[in-house]
Amino acid sequence: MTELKTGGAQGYLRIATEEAFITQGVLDAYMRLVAEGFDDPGFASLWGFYSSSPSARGVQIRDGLLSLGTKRLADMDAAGIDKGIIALTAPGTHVFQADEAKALTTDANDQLAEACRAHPDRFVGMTAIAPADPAWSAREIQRGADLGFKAVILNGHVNGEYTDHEKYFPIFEAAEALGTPIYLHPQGPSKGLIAPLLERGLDGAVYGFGVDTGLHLLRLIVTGVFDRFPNLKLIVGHGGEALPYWSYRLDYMHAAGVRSNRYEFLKPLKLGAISAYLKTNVFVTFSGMAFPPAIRFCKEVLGMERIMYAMDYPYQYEPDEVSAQDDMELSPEDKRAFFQTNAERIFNL
Ligand code: 1DF
Ligand code: MN
Repeated sequence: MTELKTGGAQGYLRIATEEAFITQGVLDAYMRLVAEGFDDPGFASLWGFYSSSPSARGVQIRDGLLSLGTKRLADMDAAGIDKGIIALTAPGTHVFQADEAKALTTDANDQLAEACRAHPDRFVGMTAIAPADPAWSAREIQRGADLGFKAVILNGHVNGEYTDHEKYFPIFEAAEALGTPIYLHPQGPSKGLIAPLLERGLDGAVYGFGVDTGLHLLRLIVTGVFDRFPNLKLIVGHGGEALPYWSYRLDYMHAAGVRSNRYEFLKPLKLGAISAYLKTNVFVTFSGMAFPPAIRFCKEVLGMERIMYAMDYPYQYEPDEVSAQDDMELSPEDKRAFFQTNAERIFNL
């Protein structure tokens, strides 16, 4: 295997678009919730493990998440990652009451902005929000843009509530007005969804994350959120959380449901089909999915211009996966789009 280098010798820079960090403040607050027995089984499973696991994985992930300097840069150098687009890890501050959520979010955004100022050619930030207070979050999205952030991180459901509810629309309105994409990132499945997943240890990134996040995006589409905010750009990771693969059946059965008035609330969509939104409003990264057949499939279904590279540092820090994707069967122009230029255009770098 050739040595991975930053600097673009292979014909492109590598921009990793779903990289995670945590502040000590958020980590401490997660530990407090875990100790208090906070009633969210997905959170308890995830942070009950990562906040204190003495395993090599636990230690490496805490160290990686907490670094916005030397360690992260050394790991990026060793894996040939030129730029990381960094966001507060899941579930962000969604689990806290509004006042605490806002204080922790402000601090996280300030710390990330400082790191981006210190390493402007290596780090790009996403704005964290506190969806418990949507109006405040809309203002924070503006502040984030002023700080130089290039996207907004939405860490999944909000204590079991999905963001297709009208009360969350100020968040979408603010992002659409600024032209800044929202990255819908997974967290543990909501309380209503998690039981049979948790029972077999399938609630985490192994599968439950994708189930919850694919469902969340689907709810946004069928509720008409993209009809209301037609210029909203939404990014999902993990190869599109399975929706591209499902798109034929989604289109067929959704249309059948609408035509037959099966649900009184189910209304026709302006663009006609669920898949039309995947090709209009949605962009897909391959965080945690270093799987060339899936990448080529999404190229065919969504178009080359909608798909991007991501690593998912530190949760999936695997330099071998970078070289595997360098070597995948895809033209040099497509690889450049995948690793570099799509991210530059979609995130407006
Ligand atoms: C995990 C994976 C955790 C991803 C994450 O955030 C995360 C994991 C809490 O392995 O438990 O972002 N991921 O995106 O695949
Ligand atoms: Mn992730």
